[in-house]
Amino acid sequence: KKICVVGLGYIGLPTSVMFANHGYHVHGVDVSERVVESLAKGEVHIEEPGIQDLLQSAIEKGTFSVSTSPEEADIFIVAVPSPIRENKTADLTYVEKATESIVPFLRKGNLVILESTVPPRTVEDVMMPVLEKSGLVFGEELYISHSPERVIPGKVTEELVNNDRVVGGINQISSDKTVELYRAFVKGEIHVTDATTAELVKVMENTYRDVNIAFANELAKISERIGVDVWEAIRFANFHPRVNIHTPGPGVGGHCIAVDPWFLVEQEPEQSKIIHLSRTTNDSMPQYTADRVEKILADQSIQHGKVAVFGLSFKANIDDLRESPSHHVIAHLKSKGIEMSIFDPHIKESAYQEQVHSAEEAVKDADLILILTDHNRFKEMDPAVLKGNMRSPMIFDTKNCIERSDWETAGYNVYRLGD
Ligand code: SAJ
Repeated sequence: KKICVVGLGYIGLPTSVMFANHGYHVHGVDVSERVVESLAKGEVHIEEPGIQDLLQSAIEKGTFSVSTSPEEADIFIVAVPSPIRENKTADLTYVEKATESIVPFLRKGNLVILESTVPPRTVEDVMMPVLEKSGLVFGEELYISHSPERVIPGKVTEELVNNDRVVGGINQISSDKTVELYRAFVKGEIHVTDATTAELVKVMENTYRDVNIAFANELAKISERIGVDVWEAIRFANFHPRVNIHTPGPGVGGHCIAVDPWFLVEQEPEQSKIIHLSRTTNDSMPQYTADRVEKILADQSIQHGKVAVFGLSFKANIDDLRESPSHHVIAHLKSKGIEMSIFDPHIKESAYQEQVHSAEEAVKDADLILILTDHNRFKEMDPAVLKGNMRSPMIFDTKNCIERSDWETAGYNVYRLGD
Protein backbone atom coordinates (compact mmCIF):
# COMPACT_ATOMS: atom_id res chain seq x y z
CA LYS A 1 0.00 0.00 0.00
CA LYS A 2 1.02 3.59 -0.55
CA ILE A 3 1.06 6.43 1.98
CA CYS A 4 1.32 10.11 1.14
CA VAL A 5 2.74 12.12 4.05
CA VAL A 6 2.24 15.89 3.91
CA GLY A 7 4.84 17.78 5.95
CA LEU A 8 8.39 16.40 6.34
CA GLY A 9 9.47 18.05 9.55
CA TYR A 10 10.37 16.68 12.96
CA ILE A 11 7.37 14.35 12.90
CA GLY A 12 6.47 13.78 9.25
CA LEU A 13 9.95 12.71 8.17
CA PRO A 14 10.58 10.14 10.93
CA THR A 15 7.07 8.73 10.41
CA SER A 16 7.63 8.54 6.63
CA VAL A 17 10.93 6.72 6.77
CA MET A 18 9.60 4.38 9.45
CA PHE A 19 6.67 3.31 7.24
CA ALA A 20 8.99 3.11 4.22
CA ASN A 21 11.02 0.53 6.14
CA HIS A 22 7.97 -1.42 7.27
CA GLY A 23 6.26 -2.57 4.12
CA TYR A 24 4.76 0.63 2.72
CA HIS A 25 5.66 2.82 -0.21
CA VAL A 26 5.80 6.42 1.05
CA HIS A 27 5.54 9.60 -0.96
CA GLY A 28 6.69 12.53 1.18
CA VAL A 29 5.55 16.07 0.44
CA ASP A 30 6.96 19.35 1.68
CA VAL A 31 6.38 22.92 0.59
CA SER A 32 10.07 23.72 0.99
CA GLU A 33 12.11 23.10 -2.19
CA ARG A 34 15.24 23.03 -0.07
CA VAL A 35 13.91 20.20 2.12
CA VAL A 36 12.75 18.21 -0.91
CA GLU A 37 16.08 18.63 -2.72
CA SER A 38 18.12 17.57 0.26
CA LEU A 39 15.95 14.51 1.01
CA ALA A 40 16.04 13.49 -2.63
CA LYS A 41 19.83 13.40 -2.28
CA GLY A 42 19.46 11.24 0.81
CA GLU A 43 20.40 14.01 3.24
CA VAL A 44 18.34 14.55 6.36
CA HIS A 45 17.71 18.21 7.22
CA ILE A 46 17.04 17.73 10.94
CA GLU A 47 19.30 16.50 13.74
CA GLU A 48 17.67 13.35 15.04
CA PRO A 49 19.52 10.09 15.80
CA GLY A 50 18.68 7.17 13.52
CA ILE A 51 16.74 9.08 10.86
CA GLN A 52 19.62 9.30 8.41
CA ASP A 53 20.02 5.51 8.42
CA LEU A 54 16.29 4.92 7.99
CA LEU A 55 16.20 7.37 5.05
CA GLN A 56 19.21 5.72 3.46
CA SER A 57 17.72 2.26 3.72
CA ALA A 58 14.32 3.41 2.38
CA ILE A 59 16.03 5.01 -0.61
CA GLU A 60 17.97 1.80 -1.26
CA LYS A 61 14.77 -0.24 -1.07
CA GLY A 62 13.10 2.23 -3.42
CA THR A 63 10.18 2.72 -1.03
CA PHE A 64 10.51 6.48 -0.47
CA SER A 65 9.94 9.30 -2.91
CA VAL A 66 9.67 13.01 -2.26
CA SER A 67 8.32 16.11 -4.00
CA THR A 68 6.52 19.38 -3.41
CA SER A 69 3.12 18.03 -4.41
CA PRO A 70 0.90 15.16 -3.21
CA GLU A 71 0.12 12.07 -5.26
CA GLU A 72 -2.67 9.53 -5.25
CA ALA A 73 -2.29 7.03 -2.39
CA ASP A 74 -4.26 4.69 -0.14
CA ILE A 75 -3.52 6.64 3.00
CA PHE A 76 -2.80 10.32 3.60
CA ILE A 77 -1.05 11.54 6.74
CA VAL A 78 -1.02 15.26 7.56
CA ALA A 79 1.91 16.23 9.79
CA VAL A 80 2.28 20.00 9.45
CA PRO A 81 2.90 22.67 12.10
CA SER A 82 0.02 24.03 14.17
CA PRO A 83 1.60 27.05 15.87
CA ILE A 84 0.03 29.89 17.80
CA ARG A 85 -0.20 33.45 16.58
CA GLU A 86 1.22 36.47 18.37
CA ASN A 87 -2.12 36.79 20.22
CA LYS A 88 -1.93 33.16 21.50
CA THR A 89 -4.65 31.79 19.26
CA ALA A 90 -4.24 28.64 17.19
CA ASP A 91 -3.00 29.13 13.64
CA LEU A 92 -4.50 26.25 11.67
CA THR A 93 -3.62 27.63 8.23
CA TYR A 94 -1.05 24.87 7.58
CA VAL A 95 -3.52 22.15 8.54
CA GLU A 96 -6.16 23.69 6.25
CA LYS A 97 -3.73 24.16 3.34
CA ALA A 98 -2.31 20.65 3.66
CA THR A 99 -5.83 19.21 3.72
CA GLU A 100 -6.79 21.30 0.66
CA SER A 101 -3.72 20.01 -1.16
CA ILE A 102 -4.76 16.35 -0.88
CA VAL A 103 -8.42 16.82 -1.86
CA PRO A 104 -7.81 16.44 -5.63
CA PHE A 105 -6.08 13.08 -5.03
CA LEU A 106 -8.67 11.47 -2.77
CA ARG A 107 -10.42 8.32 -3.97
CA LYS A 108 -13.00 5.95 -2.61
CA GLY A 109 -11.60 3.87 0.26
CA ASN A 110 -8.86 6.32 1.28
CA LEU A 111 -7.89 6.96 4.89
CA VAL A 112 -6.89 10.49 6.00
CA ILE A 113 -4.99 10.85 9.27
CA LEU A 114 -4.14 14.06 11.09
CA GLU A 115 -0.96 13.73 13.17
CA SER A 116 -0.43 17.40 14.05
CA THR A 117 -1.36 18.44 17.58
CA VAL A 118 -4.49 20.57 17.35
CA PRO A 119 -7.21 22.18 19.47
CA PRO A 120 -10.06 19.75 20.25
CA ARG A 121 -12.66 19.62 17.43
CA THR A 122 -10.19 20.53 14.66
CA VAL A 123 -10.80 17.28 12.74
CA GLU A 124 -14.55 17.84 12.82
CA ASP A 125 -14.70 21.64 12.48
CA VAL A 126 -11.68 22.44 10.29
CA MET A 127 -10.60 19.34 8.38
CA MET A 128 -13.92 17.72 7.56
CA PRO A 129 -15.43 20.81 5.89
CA VAL A 130 -12.39 20.87 3.56
CA LEU A 131 -12.51 17.12 2.90
CA GLU A 132 -16.19 17.45 2.00
CA LYS A 133 -15.05 18.90 -1.34
CA SER A 134 -13.94 15.39 -2.34
CA GLY A 135 -17.62 14.42 -2.60
CA LEU A 136 -16.86 11.15 -0.77
CA VAL A 137 -19.16 9.89 1.98
CA PHE A 138 -17.43 10.19 5.37
CA GLY A 139 -16.96 6.93 7.23
CA GLU A 140 -18.04 4.84 4.22
CA GLU A 141 -15.99 6.06 1.27
CA LEU A 142 -13.50 8.22 3.13
CA TYR A 143 -12.11 7.25 6.52
CA ILE A 144 -10.74 9.96 8.82
CA SER A 145 -8.91 9.90 12.13
CA HIS A 146 -6.61 11.71 14.50
CA SER A 147 -3.45 9.93 15.56
CA PRO A 148 -1.34 12.44 17.44
CA GLU A 149 2.37 11.77 17.67
CA ARG A 150 3.83 11.71 21.19
CA VAL A 151 7.53 11.36 20.47
CA ILE A 152 10.17 13.46 22.13
CA PRO A 153 12.84 15.15 19.97
CA GLY A 154 16.15 13.38 20.45
CA LYS A 155 14.53 9.97 21.00
CA VAL A 156 12.10 9.93 18.09
CA THR A 157 12.99 6.60 16.51
CA GLU A 158 12.81 4.78 19.83
CA GLU A 159 9.59 6.46 20.97
CA LEU A 160 7.80 6.05 17.61
CA VAL A 161 8.13 2.32 18.06
CA ASN A 162 7.72 1.87 21.81
CA ASN A 163 5.26 4.55 22.96
CA ASP A 164 1.58 3.80 23.31
CA ARG A 165 -0.60 5.66 20.82
CA VAL A 166 -4.09 7.09 21.11
CA VAL A 167 -6.11 6.87 17.92
CA GLY A 168 -9.48 8.53 17.39
CA GLY A 169 -11.52 7.92 14.26
CA ILE A 170 -14.70 9.63 13.13
CA ASN A 171 -16.23 6.14 13.24
CA GLN A 172 -15.17 2.62 14.18
CA ILE A 173 -13.91 1.63 10.71
CA SER A 174 -11.74 4.74 10.55
CA SER A 175 -10.20 3.84 13.93
CA ASP A 176 -9.72 0.18 12.97
CA LYS A 177 -7.96 1.08 9.73
CA THR A 178 -5.70 3.52 11.56
CA VAL A 179 -4.76 0.95 14.22
CA GLU A 180 -3.99 -1.61 11.51
CA LEU A 181 -1.70 0.89 9.79
CA TYR A 182 0.40 1.86 12.83
CA ARG A 183 0.70 -1.78 13.89
CA ALA A 184 3.30 -1.97 11.09
CA PHE A 185 5.94 -0.66 13.51
CA VAL A 186 4.31 0.37 16.82
CA LYS A 187 5.13 -2.04 19.64
CA GLY A 188 3.29 -0.02 22.30
CA GLU A 189 -0.44 -0.34 22.93
CA ILE A 190 -2.78 1.48 20.55
CA HIS A 191 -5.78 2.85 22.43
CA VAL A 192 -8.94 3.67 20.49
CA THR A 193 -11.33 6.57 21.07
CA ASP A 194 -13.12 9.24 19.03
CA ALA A 195 -11.30 12.03 17.17
CA THR A 196 -12.14 14.85 19.59
CA THR A 197 -11.10 12.85 22.66
CA ALA A 198 -7.81 11.96 20.97
CA GLU A 199 -7.25 15.66 20.28
CA LEU A 200 -7.89 16.58 23.90
CA VAL A 201 -5.75 13.72 25.25
CA LYS A 202 -2.75 14.96 23.31
CA VAL A 203 -3.18 18.58 24.39
CA MET A 204 -3.75 17.46 28.00
CA GLU A 205 -0.46 15.58 28.12
CA ASN A 206 1.58 18.61 27.15
CA THR A 207 -0.47 20.88 29.40
CA TYR A 208 0.18 18.54 32.34
CA ARG A 209 3.88 18.97 31.76
CA ASP A 210 3.65 22.75 31.39
CA VAL A 211 1.71 23.09 34.65
CA ASN A 212 4.13 20.82 36.49
CA ILE A 213 7.16 22.74 35.15
CA ALA A 214 5.54 26.04 36.21
CA PHE A 215 5.15 24.56 39.69
CA ALA A 216 8.84 23.64 39.72
CA ASN A 217 9.77 27.15 38.56
CA GLU A 218 7.67 28.66 41.31
CA LEU A 219 9.41 26.40 43.84
CA ALA A 220 12.77 27.57 42.47
CA LYS A 221 11.86 31.20 43.09
CA ILE A 222 10.59 30.36 46.60
CA SER A 223 13.73 28.35 47.39
CA GLU A 224 16.02 31.20 46.38
CA ARG A 225 14.25 33.45 48.85
CA ILE A 226 14.28 31.04 51.76
CA GLY A 227 17.84 29.93 51.11
CA VAL A 228 17.26 26.33 50.06
CA ASP A 229 18.67 24.40 47.09
CA VAL A 230 15.55 23.59 45.06
CA TRP A 231 17.30 20.81 43.12
CA GLU A 232 18.06 18.87 46.26
CA ALA A 233 14.59 19.57 47.70
CA ILE A 234 12.84 18.31 44.54
CA ARG A 235 15.05 15.24 44.40
CA PHE A 236 14.09 14.32 47.95
CA ALA A 237 10.37 15.08 47.44
CA ASN A 238 10.37 12.82 44.38
CA PHE A 239 11.37 9.84 46.50
CA HIS A 240 7.74 9.91 47.64
CA PRO A 241 5.91 7.26 45.60
CA ARG A 242 3.14 9.67 44.54
CA VAL A 243 5.20 12.81 43.84
CA ASN A 244 6.85 13.65 40.51
CA ILE A 245 7.84 17.31 40.44
CA HIS A 246 9.42 18.43 37.19
CA THR A 247 12.58 20.44 36.70
CA PRO A 248 12.97 24.23 36.88
CA GLY A 249 14.77 26.10 34.12
CA PRO A 250 15.09 29.36 32.18
CA GLY A 251 11.73 28.82 30.47
CA VAL A 252 9.82 26.30 28.40
CA GLY A 253 10.67 26.03 24.74
CA GLY A 254 9.78 23.90 21.78
CA HIS A 255 6.77 23.93 19.55
CA CYS A 256 4.56 21.79 21.77
CA ILE A 257 4.56 22.41 25.51
CA ALA A 258 4.84 26.19 25.19
CA VAL A 259 2.05 26.19 22.58
CA ASP A 260 -0.59 23.55 23.22
CA PRO A 261 -1.92 24.86 26.58
CA TRP A 262 -2.98 28.02 24.75
CA PHE A 263 -5.38 25.90 22.66
CA LEU A 264 -7.36 25.20 25.84
CA VAL A 265 -7.09 28.76 27.13
CA GLU A 266 -8.43 30.01 23.79
CA GLN A 267 -11.37 27.61 23.79
CA GLU A 268 -12.34 27.86 27.47
CA PRO A 269 -10.69 30.94 29.01
CA GLU A 270 -12.88 31.02 32.11
CA GLN A 271 -12.13 27.39 32.97
CA SER A 272 -8.40 27.46 32.22
CA LYS A 273 -7.08 29.49 35.13
CA ILE A 274 -4.26 27.22 36.35
CA ILE A 275 -3.31 26.47 32.77
CA HIS A 276 -3.11 30.15 31.86
CA LEU A 277 -1.15 31.09 34.99
CA SER A 278 1.30 28.24 34.39
CA ARG A 279 1.92 29.40 30.86
CA THR A 280 2.65 32.97 31.99
CA THR A 281 4.80 31.68 34.90
CA ASN A 282 6.96 29.70 32.49
CA ASP A 283 7.09 32.65 30.09
CA SER A 284 8.35 34.83 32.95
CA MET A 285 11.47 32.69 33.46
CA PRO A 286 13.70 34.26 30.78
CA GLN A 287 13.19 37.71 32.31
CA TYR A 288 13.76 36.22 35.77
CA THR A 289 17.00 34.62 34.53
CA ALA A 290 18.24 37.85 32.94
CA ASP A 291 17.43 39.80 36.10
CA ARG A 292 19.51 37.36 38.13
CA VAL A 293 22.41 37.70 35.73
CA GLU A 294 22.24 41.46 36.17
CA LYS A 295 22.22 41.04 39.95
CA ILE A 296 25.16 38.61 39.98
CA LEU A 297 27.24 41.12 38.00
CA ALA A 298 26.12 44.01 40.22
CA ASP A 299 26.90 42.08 43.42
CA GLN A 300 30.44 41.57 42.15
CA SER A 301 30.62 45.29 41.28
CA ILE A 302 31.18 44.42 37.64
CA GLN A 303 30.30 47.24 35.30
CA HIS A 304 30.05 46.63 31.56
CA GLY A 305 30.24 42.90 32.19
CA LYS A 306 30.39 40.32 29.46
CA VAL A 307 28.30 37.16 29.59
CA ALA A 308 29.11 33.96 27.68
CA VAL A 309 25.72 32.42 26.86
CA PHE A 310 25.98 28.61 26.55
CA GLY A 311 23.00 27.00 24.85
CA LEU A 312 20.62 28.20 22.14
CA SER A 313 18.48 25.15 21.40
CA PHE A 314 15.41 24.63 23.52
CA LYS A 315 16.70 21.50 25.18
CA ALA A 316 19.67 19.20 25.50
CA ASN A 317 21.57 17.65 22.62
CA ILE A 318 19.33 18.76 19.75
CA ASP A 319 19.56 21.48 17.11
CA ASP A 320 16.00 22.76 17.48
CA LEU A 321 15.73 26.51 18.12
CA ARG A 322 11.98 26.81 17.99
CA GLU A 323 10.49 28.85 20.84
CA SER A 324 13.76 28.46 22.72
CA PRO A 325 13.84 30.41 26.00
CA SER A 326 17.41 31.36 25.08
CA HIS A 327 16.09 33.82 22.48
CA HIS A 328 14.19 35.65 25.20
CA VAL A 329 17.01 35.56 27.75
CA ILE A 330 19.36 37.01 25.12
CA ALA A 331 16.86 39.75 24.23
CA HIS A 332 16.46 40.70 27.89
CA LEU A 333 20.23 40.77 28.43
CA LYS A 334 20.58 42.96 25.33
CA SER A 335 17.98 45.39 26.59
CA LYS A 336 20.01 45.66 29.80
CA GLY A 337 23.02 46.62 27.68
CA ILE A 338 24.99 43.51 28.68
CA GLU A 339 27.68 42.43 26.24
CA MET A 340 27.50 38.78 25.14
CA SER A 341 29.06 35.96 23.26
CA ILE A 342 26.90 32.96 22.34
CA PHE A 343 27.93 29.35 21.95
CA ASP A 344 25.99 26.21 21.13
CA PRO A 345 27.82 23.14 19.78
CA HIS A 346 24.60 21.89 18.15
CA ILE A 347 23.80 25.08 16.23
CA LYS A 348 25.98 25.67 13.20
CA GLU A 349 24.35 28.90 12.15
CA SER A 350 22.03 31.40 13.78
CA ALA A 351 20.96 34.99 13.28
CA TYR A 352 23.14 36.10 16.19
CA GLN A 353 26.25 38.12 15.35
CA GLU A 354 27.54 37.22 18.81
CA GLN A 355 27.62 33.51 17.99
CA VAL A 356 31.05 31.87 18.19
CA HIS A 357 32.06 28.28 17.55
CA SER A 358 34.02 27.13 20.57
CA ALA A 359 33.70 27.36 24.32
CA GLU A 360 37.21 28.83 24.57
CA GLU A 361 36.30 31.62 22.17
CA ALA A 362 33.00 32.25 23.96
CA VAL A 363 34.56 32.79 27.39
CA LYS A 364 37.24 35.16 26.11
CA ASP A 365 37.16 38.22 28.41
CA ALA A 366 33.84 37.06 29.85
CA ASP A 367 32.85 37.59 33.48
CA LEU A 368 30.14 34.96 33.64
CA ILE A 369 29.22 31.74 31.86
CA LEU A 370 25.44 31.44 31.63
CA ILE A 371 24.21 27.89 30.98
CA LEU A 372 20.76 27.84 29.39
CA THR A 373 20.73 24.34 27.86
CA ASP A 374 22.00 21.13 29.48
CA HIS A 375 23.92 19.76 26.49
CA ASN A 376 26.19 16.82 27.36
CA ARG A 377 29.02 18.76 25.79
CA PHE A 378 28.68 21.38 28.53
CA LYS A 379 28.91 18.76 31.25
CA GLU A 380 32.25 17.64 29.85
CA MET A 381 33.87 21.10 29.79
CA ASP A 382 37.10 21.58 31.73
CA PRO A 383 36.65 24.54 34.10
CA ALA A 384 40.39 25.06 34.53
CA VAL A 385 41.01 25.39 30.78
CA LEU A 386 38.22 27.94 30.32
CA LYS A 387 39.24 29.96 33.36
CA GLY A 388 42.47 31.07 31.68
CA ASN A 389 40.46 32.98 29.06
CA MET A 390 37.95 34.61 31.41
CA ARG A 391 38.03 38.06 32.95
CA SER A 392 36.43 36.77 36.15
CA PRO A 393 35.58 33.11 36.77
CA MET A 394 31.85 32.89 37.42
CA ILE A 395 29.18 30.51 36.18
CA PHE A 396 25.38 30.66 36.47
CA ASP A 397 23.81 27.29 35.77
CA THR A 398 20.05 27.45 35.16
CA LYS A 399 19.75 23.71 34.43
CA ASN A 400 21.78 22.12 37.24
CA CYS A 401 23.94 20.82 34.45
CA ILE A 402 27.54 21.12 35.66
CA GLU A 403 29.24 19.38 38.59
CA ARG A 404 29.28 22.23 41.07
CA SER A 405 32.21 21.05 43.18
CA ASP A 406 34.51 20.70 40.13
CA TRP A 407 33.94 24.31 39.20
CA GLU A 408 34.29 25.57 42.76
CA THR A 409 37.55 23.67 43.15
CA ALA A 410 38.77 25.33 39.96
CA GLY A 411 38.11 28.70 41.61
CA TYR A 412 34.74 29.72 40.15
CA ASN A 413 31.86 31.43 41.91
CA VAL A 414 29.05 29.04 41.07
CA TYR A 415 25.42 30.23 40.97
CA ARG A 416 22.39 28.14 40.18
CA LEU A 417 18.76 28.90 39.47
CA GLY A 418 16.69 27.97 42.50
CA ASP A 419 19.63 27.96 44.86
N1 SAJ B 1 11.45 21.55 30.57
C1 SAJ B 1 11.66 22.08 31.83
N2 SAJ B 1 11.50 21.26 32.91
C2 SAJ B 1 11.15 19.94 32.78
C3 SAJ B 1 10.93 19.42 31.50
C4 SAJ B 1 11.10 20.23 30.42
O1 SAJ B 1 11.97 23.25 31.99
O2 SAJ B 1 11.02 19.27 33.81
C5 SAJ B 1 11.59 22.39 29.37
C6 SAJ B 1 12.67 21.93 28.43
O3 SAJ B 1 13.91 22.46 28.76
C7 SAJ B 1 12.16 22.45 27.12
C8 SAJ B 1 10.65 22.35 27.27
O4 SAJ B 1 10.40 22.26 28.65
O5 SAJ B 1 12.52 23.78 26.92
C9 SAJ B 1 9.98 21.19 26.58
O6 SAJ B 1 10.78 20.05 26.58
P1 SAJ B 1 10.30 18.56 26.76
O7 SAJ B 1 11.50 17.72 26.60
O8 SAJ B 1 9.57 18.38 28.03
O9 SAJ B 1 9.20 18.32 25.65
P2 SAJ B 1 9.14 18.48 24.06
O10 SAJ B 1 8.50 19.78 23.76
O11 SAJ B 1 10.42 18.21 23.40
O12 SAJ B 1 8.18 17.27 23.69
C10 SAJ B 1 6.87 17.21 24.27
C11 SAJ B 1 6.64 15.79 24.81
N3 SAJ B 1 5.43 15.76 25.61
C12 SAJ B 1 5.40 15.22 26.86
O13 SAJ B 1 6.38 14.77 27.40
C13 SAJ B 1 4.07 15.19 27.55
C14 SAJ B 1 6.53 14.80 23.68
O14 SAJ B 1 6.18 13.51 24.16
C15 SAJ B 1 5.48 15.27 22.66
O15 SAJ B 1 5.40 14.40 21.56
C16 SAJ B 1 5.92 16.63 22.14
O16 SAJ B 1 5.93 17.53 23.25
C17 SAJ B 1 4.94 17.09 21.09
O17 SAJ B 1 5.30 17.06 19.93
O18 SAJ B 1 3.81 17.45 21.44
